[in-house]
Amino acid sequence: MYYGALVELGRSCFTMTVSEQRILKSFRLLSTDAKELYLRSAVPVVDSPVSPLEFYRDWVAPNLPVLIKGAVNTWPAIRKWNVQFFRDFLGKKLVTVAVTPNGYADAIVTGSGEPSSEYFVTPDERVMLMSEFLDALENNDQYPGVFYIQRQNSNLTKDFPELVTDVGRDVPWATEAFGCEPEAANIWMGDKRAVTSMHKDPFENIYCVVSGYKDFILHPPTDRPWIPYKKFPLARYKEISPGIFDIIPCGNVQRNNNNSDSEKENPQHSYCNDCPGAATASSEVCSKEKALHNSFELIHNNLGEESDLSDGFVNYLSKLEIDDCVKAESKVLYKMYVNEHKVKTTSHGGPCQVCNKENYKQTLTLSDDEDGCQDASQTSSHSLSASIVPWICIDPLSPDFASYPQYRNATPIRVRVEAGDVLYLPSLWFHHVQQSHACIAINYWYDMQYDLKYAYFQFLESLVMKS
Ligand SMILES: O=C(O)CCC(=O)C(=O)O
Repeated sequence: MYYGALVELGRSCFTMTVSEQRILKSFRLLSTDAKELYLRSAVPVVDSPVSPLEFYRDWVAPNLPVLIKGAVNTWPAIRKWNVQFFRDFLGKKLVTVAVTPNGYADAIVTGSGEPSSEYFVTPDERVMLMSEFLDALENNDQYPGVFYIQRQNSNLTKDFPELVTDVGRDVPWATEAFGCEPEAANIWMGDKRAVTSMHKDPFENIYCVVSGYKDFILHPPTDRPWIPYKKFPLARYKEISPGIFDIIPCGNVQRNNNNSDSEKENPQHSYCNDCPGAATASSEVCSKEKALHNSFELIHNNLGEESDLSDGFVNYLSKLEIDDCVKAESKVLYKMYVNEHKVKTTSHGGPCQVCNKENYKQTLTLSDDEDGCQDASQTSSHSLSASIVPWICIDPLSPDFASYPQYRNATPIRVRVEAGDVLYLPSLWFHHVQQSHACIAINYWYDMQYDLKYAYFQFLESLVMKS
């Protein structure tokens, strides 16, 4: 059993089995080795310019973050972009804004119902004039809620094409180092109360601040054993009257808040029908994928053959006349899909990690016949009952060490990114983000390499889940 879970259950090290103690020791060795051999206690700072070769050799290859001072100082956006510019230039533009009561979008929130329950809550997404958004930003005492432009659907290029010339479609030295164009370019602008909760992404992230600053708390991937996850029912915020936000559970949610990292504690985690154990297990993996499949099918049916699932999924969703809740769920599922299954959609494909079936790639591309999970998902009640989101359940700003003592072993690294600076945030690093008021930032997500590092991380992940 996972050490954190053991402590949570009040078991001391003396009651662990020998193999449990060995695994714990190995997790500790991994952390110590990482710290002694290559991690730094702070993010190193270098001056711009960096050559693509040095950038790749010194930071990308060893999967280490670096702050590059002044790397985008020459962008026209640095001298042009501020609230007034957005008002003058884009005031009449319709923009999609994430609105939450407290600044936490895509985060764990405790509902007020009886018994109270925790949810993974997505924001109330509102389309408004840019000028209205700026009014809310400038007079936030008069506007209930916290407003944040944070769409993460490559919203720079898709929603704000008129701004691209001020920053560029990519960061040329990064594009040269990664050997590919960015998969997405996002713009972030909002209230200082807006917080991005701790998570990790399967992308190489080139994070550029244009105005104000961003504060990051980072954890290396080797901290995974100390970072607790739990499963939460999916919900979304809805403002029911000015300033009053309701938490609307999505679909037929199963309250399952006690599920933590350990698969042993979560008998629902299971397999494709063909896999050993399928007969007795209700298939969470498969129902999750079935939910995705259905979401994709919905889009496919609405948009026809040309709908490319990997491109602009969120954009397609936003155009569809479907319930907001289904949209919210589809976005989360898509993120989970990208996070957990992306490797299977790349050209090298690979077998299903659950059942080891080859051609798994087709599973998620609307190909009914080849869906290895389909039988199982047909027997499981798909509907929206797959609305369970695994998410990190610790807040690094005020860690609950009583519930998660293992987090004391983790190594948070803090870094402030100021206007003109670029943070290279390597793939698989956990991050939590805060900002100054009306901070404006652009980030470029480049595809990560599914290499040894990824394979080792998956191995660690599976050890954490299974131990
Ligand atoms: O700026 C933010 O609020 C979050 C950024 C982030 O999570 C990312 O770039 O992956």
